[in-house]
Amino acid sequence: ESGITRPKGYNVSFHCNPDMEKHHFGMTHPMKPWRLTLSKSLIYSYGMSFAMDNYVSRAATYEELATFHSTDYLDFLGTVLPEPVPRDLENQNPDLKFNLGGSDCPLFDGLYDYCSMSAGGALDGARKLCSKQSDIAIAWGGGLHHAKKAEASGFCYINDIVVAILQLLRYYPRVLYIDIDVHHGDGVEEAFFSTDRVMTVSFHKYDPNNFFPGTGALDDNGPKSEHNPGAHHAVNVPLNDGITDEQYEWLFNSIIGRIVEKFRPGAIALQCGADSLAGDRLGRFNLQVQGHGACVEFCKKYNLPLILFGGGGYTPRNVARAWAYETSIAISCDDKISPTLPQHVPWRDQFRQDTLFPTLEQILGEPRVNRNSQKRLQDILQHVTEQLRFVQA
Ligand code: ZLM
Ligand code: CA
Ligand code: ZN
Repeated sequence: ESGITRPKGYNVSFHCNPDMEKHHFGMTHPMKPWRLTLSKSLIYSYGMSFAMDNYVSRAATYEELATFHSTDYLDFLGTVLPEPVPRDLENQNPDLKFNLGGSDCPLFDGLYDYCSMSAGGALDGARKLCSKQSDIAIAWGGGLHHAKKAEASGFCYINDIVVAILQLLRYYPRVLYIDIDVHHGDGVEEAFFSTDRVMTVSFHKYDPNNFFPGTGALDDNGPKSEHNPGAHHAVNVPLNDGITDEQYEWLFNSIIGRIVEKFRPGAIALQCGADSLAGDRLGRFNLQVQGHGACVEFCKKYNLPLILFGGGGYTPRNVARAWAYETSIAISCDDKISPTLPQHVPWRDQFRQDTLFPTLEQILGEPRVNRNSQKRLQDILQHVTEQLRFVQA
């Protein structure tokens, strides 16, 4: 009545299932589903739930999982039991079925429930975008990008991202998948190798002999056969140790900017693996919460339906900071989040410092040496630009 209009708000939906967070991969396994609880602790303490639609996600059904996974694999996943005695570190059983039961992908109590809840959140989020009930959907329990059609890999058993993108493809002619986890998004790339309706882009640490999974070279751009429409629709951005916010933001914005212009996606799926942050137990980069979040901010600016997934992230306090900051980016119009953590956060001492944006010195003591030259980053951008000449919307 006073002529004051509500600023252009975004409908953001938040999909999680507290039961998922109770699962354990094993005492010293780096993947800790509990990091999701810590992330929510921060998100709720900031009061962000009042600015989103909050859903307890359901478990995906067998039929939903079978839109990507083979039934042989799902049947086995549904019946395997945890091993009575956990396996030693490097004692890999040579006859692992579907790569299940090694030290990376252990069999634990409630494994099938954990997997179907992760996929359920991702799928619920995708459906909210399709029905236009949300502009941005958040599924921090998803993002398990290594899982294959009939194989577990790298802590991932069910590829919730592929299942969610298959849902998006029912409504959107083209979907852009972006992956900022420190590892190569090989499972998603492979799933869409033979279609031109999904373009996959992964930024990752690349060292074929010393860093998992060893794939994702600059010139791996999809099988190049004349009859493969998916050729040239896989973009890989191989990076070295120690990349900084400044370099990453420049490369991300340049590459994604060109891709969106050329590919014209109808929706964006962004995997926000937080193991690309400085100080991650498995990661090698020097990214800060600000630089990681800038990728989300850049994607949001296109005003396309956007789904955010979690993924890796092995230093829980940093994971919680990044995903809380990125949730605030999704919901906020212009107002900035307070850089000081709220007074009463459950598990307050987990965070060590009371800032959302710790400095590299606070995180690491001594930052990792940056092994990415500006020349190399320019060459990467040059390659991607040339690759895009083969792509049309
Ligand atoms: N060994 N325990 C990222 C997935 C990364 C393969 C080398 C296992 C570990 C790691 C497991 C407690 C995402 C590889 C590693 C040691 C063969 C990887 C169990 C420590 C432990 O202490 C550990 C007994 C374990 C696993 C380290 N595994 C570090 N890196 C990678 C997989 C997943 O972030 O991208 C998405 C969620 N695996 O390097 C080995 C080759 C198994
Ligand atoms: Ca990646
Ligand atoms: Zn990772």
